[in-house]
Amino acid sequence: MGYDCAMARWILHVDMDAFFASVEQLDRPELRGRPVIVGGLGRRGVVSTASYEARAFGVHSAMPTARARKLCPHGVFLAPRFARYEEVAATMRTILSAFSPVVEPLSLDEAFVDLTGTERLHGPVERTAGEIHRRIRTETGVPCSVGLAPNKLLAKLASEAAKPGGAHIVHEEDVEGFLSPLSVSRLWGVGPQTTRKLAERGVHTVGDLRRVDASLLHSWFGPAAGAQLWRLARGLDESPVHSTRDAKSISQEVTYPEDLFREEDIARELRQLAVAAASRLAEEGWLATTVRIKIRWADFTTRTRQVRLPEPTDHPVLIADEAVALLRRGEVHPEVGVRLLGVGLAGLVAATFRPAHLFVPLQLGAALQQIRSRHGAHPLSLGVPGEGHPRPEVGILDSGAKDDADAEMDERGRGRGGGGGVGERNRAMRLPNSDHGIPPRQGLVLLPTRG
Ligand code: TTP
Ligand code: MG
Ligand code: MG
Repeated sequence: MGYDCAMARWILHVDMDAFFASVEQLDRPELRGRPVIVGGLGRRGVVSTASYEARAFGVHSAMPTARARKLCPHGVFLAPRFARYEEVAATMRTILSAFSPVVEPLSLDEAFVDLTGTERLHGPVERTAGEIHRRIRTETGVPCSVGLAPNKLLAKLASEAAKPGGAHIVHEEDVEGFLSPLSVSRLWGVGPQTTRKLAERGVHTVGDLRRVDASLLHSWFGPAAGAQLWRLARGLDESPVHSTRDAKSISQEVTYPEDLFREEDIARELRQLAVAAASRLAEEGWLATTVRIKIRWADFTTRTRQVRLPEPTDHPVLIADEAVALLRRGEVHPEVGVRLLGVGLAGLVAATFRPAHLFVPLQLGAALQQIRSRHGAHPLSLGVPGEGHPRPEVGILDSGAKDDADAEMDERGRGRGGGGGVGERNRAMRLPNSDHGIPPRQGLVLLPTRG
């Protein structure tokens, strides 16, 4: 019975190889076999990813592009095409859903699949893993690596071990041999600090960690973290694969006590809703690829319009701009008032996938949250100077300003110096650099809400 027991889990982890670069090599065959680097091409650009040919020169994700150019002067440097990557990722997810209803996308190019109990339908799991691997390669045209193991922790490590282009299976009886030589830093939840603390005590590999007594781990790290390390060292992990099969979306709606007639009022309200929705999106750790608006007129006719974004975002200004553009795209009945407005965000992808050059919007989101937490739930409206805002003098995010950012925010976007008194209400917030997607020469106005 033992190993054939119905409770034994089988989790698959898939991750595409050098994802953005591989898609570029797929679409432009002349780039195959050449060092391809995808990322921000501007002066302060950062590498999103490098093909394995470019990695041989020491180029890797998150490195400044300028440095990558020095290391790999003959590399082909390309700007990312997110819509295309999302298309390939969607094909991958569709293939996975054919094998199990429980698929958890972890970032754009990777996912967990719970294959437990699929044997009756698809045959032995080892064969299913091979079939998934083959189908993704042939149907997307992009190489990927797969790991198959009794849990998520081991499945992810297995797909890493299989890179590039391989498949690795960890059976229950192989766990110790598979984990022992790995550095402790490879374990989920073991960050640089824990790694250092362990190294100071002579613990470098998972094998070393396994030999440390549970009571000693407790005394070093406390009961909870100690117990967790003990479990990780043995490859134990019960966390479930979270299916995201139900299409998730986030929306904000308001029915107005008095109908809105003027287009500028409608646009202003839509912006507020968009910023509120973007803020929830960021709090829940998502990026959106689709923005929707909903308009209900006083005669109860209701219209929705939506647009697909060129790249996933939680940037409140970009989302607000899309919402207003949608408003202006359709017919307007100036004589019939607007009774209800809504902004919805869909096509959500986990924010763990956040291209490096999109980090600044994160700081903007953090700045907005900082102000909200100081001044209450909805203290802000948001607009662009020159769009007829009533008090454009209040707090301008100057898209050209570079210098004072650090004086305003620490790296997590929290304000320094606490307090948050009334005197700070009118202080200008500044973005740390100019590459944040706000059109040049347009600032961003943060307005305390009236009343
Ligand atoms: P990863 O799966 O981490 O990396 P990869 O697919 O490029 O390479 P590997 O073969 O090692 O899996 O990330 C997937 C994509 O996400 C990557 O192609 C580009 C993007 N990305 C960034 O934009 N910035 C980053 O810092 C990282 C790590 C990835
Ligand atoms: Mg990858
Ligand atoms: Mg990945």
